[in-house]
Amino acid sequence: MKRTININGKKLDVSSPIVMGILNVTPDSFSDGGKYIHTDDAVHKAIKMIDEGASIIDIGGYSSRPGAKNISEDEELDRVIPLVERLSQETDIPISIDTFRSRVADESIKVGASIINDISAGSDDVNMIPTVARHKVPFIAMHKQGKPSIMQDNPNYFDVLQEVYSYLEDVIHKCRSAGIEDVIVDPGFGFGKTTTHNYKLLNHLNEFKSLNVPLLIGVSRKSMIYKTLGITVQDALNGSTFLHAFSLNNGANILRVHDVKEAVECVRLFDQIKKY
Ligand code: PT1
Repeated sequence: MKRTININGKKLDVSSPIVMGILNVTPDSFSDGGKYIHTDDAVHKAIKMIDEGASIIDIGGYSSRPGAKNISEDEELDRVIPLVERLSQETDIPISIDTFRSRVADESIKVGASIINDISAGSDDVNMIPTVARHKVPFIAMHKQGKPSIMQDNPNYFDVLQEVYSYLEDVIHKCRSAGIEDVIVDPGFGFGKTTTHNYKLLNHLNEFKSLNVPLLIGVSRKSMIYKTLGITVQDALNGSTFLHAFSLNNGANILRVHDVKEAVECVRLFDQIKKY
């Protein structure tokens, strides 16, 4: 597997797993909605995550959790661009942008973002893959079934493992043909998947290693944890930590998380185990 991702000419090493901190600038995100709408607050939160050991900050201006409301492209740009500008001036952390809109990707990269995280893997906007290729930035391609507004209504697969695997394999080919060098894949936990589908994917995570690209996992505080445990999203940190540790042992290279400190502890202990 390729073990480095090229970011502005610098190589980001994922041979030891890394942590991506989530920074939502949406009023309605599922676990931290509304907390970081003001750029100052968002910059503070980012700096805290950097201090705690985050290797990437993932900025999202459009909530894609199940049932979240649609916002316009201009609104998404208004939320994201000022923050990317500030963060890239004040820190040198690699900034990833969680968007399925090529214009948001393009404008963000122009002001300092260096990774695009697309929950639609280029399928919602035909210009996305060409835009990412033109800027020569890494692309996170996630699997989902259906649009976020309706994706949890009736998730349905003949064989979830096989379908997610072939989808990602296909996307890797498309990206490579378009000239994207660094593709990172993500099975898309909670995106058009029942709890059973999610846990099946997790139990067989290591099978995705044969795609030969870095593997990103986003399970932090998701309903697959708190529904299974009969708890609330606020109490889902311990469950998240367990799933992060499990994912690391099954081949995850990047953990996309809300709680950076605890995830970095998982990675450090995992690295320690793997030394011997
Ligand atoms: C993810 C992800 C993402 N998740 C990537 N980007 C979200 N690459 C946003 C629930 O069931 O996993 N990978 N961007 C957030 N989406 C969800 C989905 C949040 C489901 C919550 C749930 O609780």
